[in-house]
Amino acid sequence: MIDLDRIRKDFPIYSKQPQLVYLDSAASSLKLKSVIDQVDSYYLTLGVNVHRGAYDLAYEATRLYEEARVTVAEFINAKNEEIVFTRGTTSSLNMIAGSYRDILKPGDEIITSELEHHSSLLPWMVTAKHTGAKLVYIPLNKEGRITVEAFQSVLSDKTKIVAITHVSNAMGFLTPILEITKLAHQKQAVVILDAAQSAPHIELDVQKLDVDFMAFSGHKMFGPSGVGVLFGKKELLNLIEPFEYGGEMADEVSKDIATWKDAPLKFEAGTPVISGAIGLAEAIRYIKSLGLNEMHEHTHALQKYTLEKLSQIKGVTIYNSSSENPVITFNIEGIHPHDIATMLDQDAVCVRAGHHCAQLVNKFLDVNSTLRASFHIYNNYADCDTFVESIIKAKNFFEGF
Ligand code: 7TS
Repeated sequence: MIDLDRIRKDFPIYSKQPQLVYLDSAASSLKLKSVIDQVDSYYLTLGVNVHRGAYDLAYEATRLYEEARVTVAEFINAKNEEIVFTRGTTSSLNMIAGSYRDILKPGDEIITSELEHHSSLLPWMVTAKHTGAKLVYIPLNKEGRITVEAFQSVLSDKTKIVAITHVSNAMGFLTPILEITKLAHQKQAVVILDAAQSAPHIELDVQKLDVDFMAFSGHKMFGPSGVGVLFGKKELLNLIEPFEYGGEMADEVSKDIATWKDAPLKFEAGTPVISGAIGLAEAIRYIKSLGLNEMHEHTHALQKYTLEKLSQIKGVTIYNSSSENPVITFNIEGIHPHDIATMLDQDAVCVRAGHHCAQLVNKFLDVNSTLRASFHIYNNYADCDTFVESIIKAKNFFEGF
């Protein structure tokens, strides 16, 4: 069982802002005291670079950084050398799409979907433009989900890449990735999974999922911002070219040519996000100590409770009642989402309004913008009640005009 009182104490923002109703965890989670302490401790006691210095401080920093890699690898059941530290999901996905600019050819096809966050869509759009490859969209079903059948309808011998979200940030829908990966591999296509929204909520086992690459961010799972992960199967990481070049990634450099170190270092040019990696490892330890299943049980209960209340309000349209992630996306008839979000802020209720950097989702829903409330383990039923009351208050206010 989740001990909510204890959990809220682990997130120091609540002691500074006890009235806070934070429902924007899909954008970024709140930050853990223990993570902040780990980051602090690196800067207070070490603060030096990794992989370079021949002195104790540097050895200790390197040890902590490499230990963080082991923690991440164990978290997703990968090998250590398959974990590349990046700046976040966006940079992980750009790195892969950039590397495939050397590999894709005119006529090749990249399968993607209208559910993608721009970070998973735009790098491939640009790679397609550079290479002459074609973007192919999986037709979404009526509800807005990716189905295996729809994926099959666009999969062909031309498919070289499947770049797809695991959980949609705007809708919270879970992609049937096991089946999709199996089918994609029958065509020798490479599967790149955007796990930014799943990593904070769902157990990820890259051996089971069998995806070729996977990306996620530290800041959505109680870790620091500025750090993320790119997982890649060892043989593929060795095959592709790095996207960035610089310090500590080269093996041998002469005037005209250079060779690269083995993965993961060949993808970590320059000084890495040392404190971020150390902080992310602490966040992962915390998640493991709570258990993802227990976390899900709690956030799912909050989502269900809120959905029931919200759906009783006249004029509310909910777009994703069946979403697997604890995300509620909705609109209120005749009132702009930004106006609602601004009113909610007066009650210290934080939600996101807009297109959520997934504009194709709005086009699919045929709306300009939506409201999104997203939950995490620190939320409680009082948060849900305040949120719903605040919605009713805002609605009454705008309808009074
Ligand atoms: N992919 C998905 C599915 C996401 O939800 C996000 C961020 C990203 C990629 C990019 O992650 P970043 O850490 O590199 O920024 N999503 C959101 C969101 O839904 N609201 O704000 C950011």
